Amino acid sequence: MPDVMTPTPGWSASHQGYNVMTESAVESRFALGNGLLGMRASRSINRRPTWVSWLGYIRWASWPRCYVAGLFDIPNTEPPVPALVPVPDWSRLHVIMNGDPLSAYAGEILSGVRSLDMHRGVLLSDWKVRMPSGLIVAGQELRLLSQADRAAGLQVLRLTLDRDDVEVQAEASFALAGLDMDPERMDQDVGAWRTESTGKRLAIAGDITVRLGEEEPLAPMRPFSLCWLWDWRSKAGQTVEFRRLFTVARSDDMALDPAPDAIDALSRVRAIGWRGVLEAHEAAWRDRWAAGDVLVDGDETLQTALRFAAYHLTSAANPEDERVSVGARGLTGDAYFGHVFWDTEIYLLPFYMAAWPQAARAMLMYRFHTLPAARDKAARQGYRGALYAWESASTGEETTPERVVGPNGELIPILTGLMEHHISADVALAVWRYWRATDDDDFFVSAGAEIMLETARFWASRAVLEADGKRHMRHVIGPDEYHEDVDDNAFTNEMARWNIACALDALELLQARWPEQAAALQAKLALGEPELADWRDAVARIVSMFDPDTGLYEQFAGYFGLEPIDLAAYADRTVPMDVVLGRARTSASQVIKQADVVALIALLPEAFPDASALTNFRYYEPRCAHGSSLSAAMHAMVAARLGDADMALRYLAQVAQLDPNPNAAGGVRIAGLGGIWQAVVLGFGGVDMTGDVLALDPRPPTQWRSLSFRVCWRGRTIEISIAGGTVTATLVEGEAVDIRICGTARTLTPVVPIEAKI
Ligand code: IFM
Repeated sequence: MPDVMTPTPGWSASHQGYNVMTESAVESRFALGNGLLGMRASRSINRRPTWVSWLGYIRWASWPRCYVAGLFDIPNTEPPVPALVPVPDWSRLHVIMNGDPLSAYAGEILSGVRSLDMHRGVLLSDWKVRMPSGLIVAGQELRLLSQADRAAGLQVLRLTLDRDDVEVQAEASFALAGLDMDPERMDQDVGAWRTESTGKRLAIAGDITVRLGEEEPLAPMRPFSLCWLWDWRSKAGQTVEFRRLFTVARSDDMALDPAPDAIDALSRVRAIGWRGVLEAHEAAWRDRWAAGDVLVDGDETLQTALRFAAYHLTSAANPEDERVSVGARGLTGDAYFGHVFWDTEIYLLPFYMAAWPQAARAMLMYRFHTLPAARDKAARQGYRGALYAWESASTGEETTPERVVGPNGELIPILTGLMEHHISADVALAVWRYWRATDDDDFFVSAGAEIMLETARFWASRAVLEADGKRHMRHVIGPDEYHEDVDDNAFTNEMARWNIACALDALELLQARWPEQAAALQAKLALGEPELADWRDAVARIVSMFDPDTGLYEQFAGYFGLEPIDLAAYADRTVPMDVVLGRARTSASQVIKQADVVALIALLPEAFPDASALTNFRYYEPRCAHGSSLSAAMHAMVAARLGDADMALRYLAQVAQLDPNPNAAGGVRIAGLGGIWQAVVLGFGGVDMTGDVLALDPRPPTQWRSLSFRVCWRGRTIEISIAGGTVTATLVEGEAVDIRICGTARTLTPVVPIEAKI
């Protein structure tokens, strides 16, 4: 049986050594998470903070941080918006040997490797240090945040010295310095805190034992709360093992003390012991991989990138908590303050729908619970219905900062919170698609339909009838944020039209299948026939930016007249295009930040008649500067669907880079990771989950020997494998179901897989 410290072959990403320039990115990329807890992959032994300066910003090279989902507070810093607060670091260990601190920076690092074992969901470290005194210390560590019991985490750390009789002192504590929370309770094994302005409450309980070889555990001294101290004399070659279990509980209710929950959770994990915790966690990850692994034979880098993507997507989600959703960096860093964007519904949801529908549901329920704030936002801007926050935290109030301080200290206004309205249609699209793909009627009737109707109501009030007889949407920002305050953004207009039309269908369906609930919902929303007639009018009259003669959408009114820029001439640039050209020239040019019309091709292919999807892709793809991490994977997916496998692979290679890119310092860009999955499964794999039946129309690159994965579809699990020009669909779980495979309608039964030539 392999030792618990041995990484699973073929499933691990490793990083050798330590480099101040990339440390923060490594900590993000190898971060652990279980949807409730997140922890960056900082080294736990005697960390020394170092900082680097980059593009005028000063940033700590190492950024040790632990997070609890939903624990937002408004810090006393610029900008004053709710931000995910760091919580006490539960992995800290301080070791002194004959009076010298053991550290990864003093002395000589003889070896040092951190490995993220994605299969087991554990972070492993293995290092050897020669201290200035000449003493050689070897360390091994395993850390996890339990996928089986989200409140719990485990750290196992082994130290071996090469000399006898060294006086060793070890201190395990929770790093409390600099914590912006008010302490409420500081008992020996339990601490509790309250956030300063939002009054959310957090409790952590801990239990740690130390064993010298096979001997009985050492008795700790307990000098103060949440701190354990041991001392002993070393024997050369004897391994000392630290086993730390900790549990966390959060309460959003000021009157509810979370400490009893943390203590209960600690009893639960103590009862099964650290090995029990590890085994349950590994079993839970095995289940997740059975559902979410994608196998590509023929591209090793992409295979690792796909697993890396599924690892982080899985680590970010929590099907048990409808009060939180996935932020733009998951729980791996504090860029974007932990805020939730359209990234979740558009870039992540398809993965969860196919691999983990319960997680998808919880994220959509978060949007349901934040509907009141979306209604308030719409009303404050003078509209009806629900306008979701462009950046959302706990309550769904708009949390986009109104300004940021630029590199030279200047204040830069941010308009997205005011104008990037497509978020409401993005949420509605995700709601509808989730319901179609899962048949989760309970969700649709009790939550989804209301979101559909309230977002449609927003759009109908947003699209204003003008003298030309058309309904316009002025002063918006589409996905391309290089162009702010534009009129009639094609993406926004078409998504809005779809949202209203689909809400009308949803209401009809509700009336037909659940008449009582439909009547109750209409009464609750005071939604009557005159308003529905206005919605139909909006569907017909919202400005279309499509020109049937050229087959092109104009990205927004006036886009075609902007300065064309040949991006190929800037191929060697090292900074984004808006930095190269400056903000003013960029916005007066045709340079696009990220997939905009191209994203529309992906989301609403029916809005592109005949060959116009290709026409638009060919027009817009060369104009996109990919100034956002969301862009390349979306281009990969569309290119794959349009049959340009080489271009799709080129884009995928950009997002599949495994190097610790400094851009990841503030956390992994999880939307890009969701995009990788979409490009492979929905793009090359040709899976279409948007219709009444699951449709498969694969177009894999010729250089791949095979591609296989599973998808959940309306209560079934279907395995799809594509190899040698044949696609095979196998019903792994659930009842017979109709599917469409390479254009032909078939019934998939439990007994016989279906095969088709591609
Ligand atoms: O949601 C995105 C946006 O589209 C581009 N800027 C970053 C945001 C968060 O990822």
